[in-house]
Amino acid sequence: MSDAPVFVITGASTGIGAATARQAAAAGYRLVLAARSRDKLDALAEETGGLAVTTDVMRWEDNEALIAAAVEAFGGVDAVWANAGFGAKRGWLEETPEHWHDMVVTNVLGAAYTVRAAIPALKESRGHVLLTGSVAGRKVMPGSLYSCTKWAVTAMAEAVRVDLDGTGIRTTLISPGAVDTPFFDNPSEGRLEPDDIARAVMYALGQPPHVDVNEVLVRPTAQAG
Ligand code: NJP
Repeated sequence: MSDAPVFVITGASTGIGAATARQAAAAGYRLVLAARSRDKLDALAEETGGLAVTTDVMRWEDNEALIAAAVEAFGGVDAVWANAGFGAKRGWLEETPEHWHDMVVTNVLGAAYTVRAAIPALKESRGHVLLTGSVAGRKVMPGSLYSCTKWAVTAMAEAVRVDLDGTGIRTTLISPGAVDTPFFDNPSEGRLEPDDIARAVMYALGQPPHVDVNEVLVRPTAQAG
């Protein structure tokens, strides 16, 4: 059996997750790709040689099934990245309560579920937990409940890191600035490319086992906020 590391990515169907899957495949990782959009996952799985697992991170059972599928296919899990998430318009009256509900559950509880489901396998491998936070999880964005969800993820990364201290598991918070992905309704000049964040992820993953890159905060060169 191959000893290439096994990397589970949620939110892998587009944007930052998909770009990172491509870089990780080129670096020899065996990939497990999770999101809700089966067609996009299948195309990326074919391209990267990965395993596509339809997953809604809002559902605990889906997270359990995702990790079980990874263990069944590859015999274990070396890294898990809770990356699935989305935003909302700023302004406390601008989004529907239903949109708020799904955003908070996906960005916060979904990330917690993914990590929880993966911890037993990661203890076996002395593996690596990654979470996608945001600049919005480091600065309060006015009128942004999205920002509040990412503050929760910032806290979660530290809570998990300390909880897992002594297990050999590493924890990394990836905090992007503006990145040109389907996260935004329209493309725009001056944002990062998804590959820019993918390189940060590969840097954190590629450190020797005694080095834990706790956080990587990456902004475009011109982003004041
Ligand atoms: O956006 P996008 P990004 N269960 O829309 C998936 C954070 N971030 O790559 O399920 C499972 O291309 C969705 O797939 P699907 C951001 O908050 C971004 O930019 O098929 N998966 C897709 O694969 C997020 O945490 C920026 O619709 C679910 C992926 O999530 C992460 O970066 C800045 C799901 C979203 O990909 C990746 O976002 C920043 C669910 N319930 C932080 N809901 C930025 N772009 O500027 C969604 O600071 N997905």
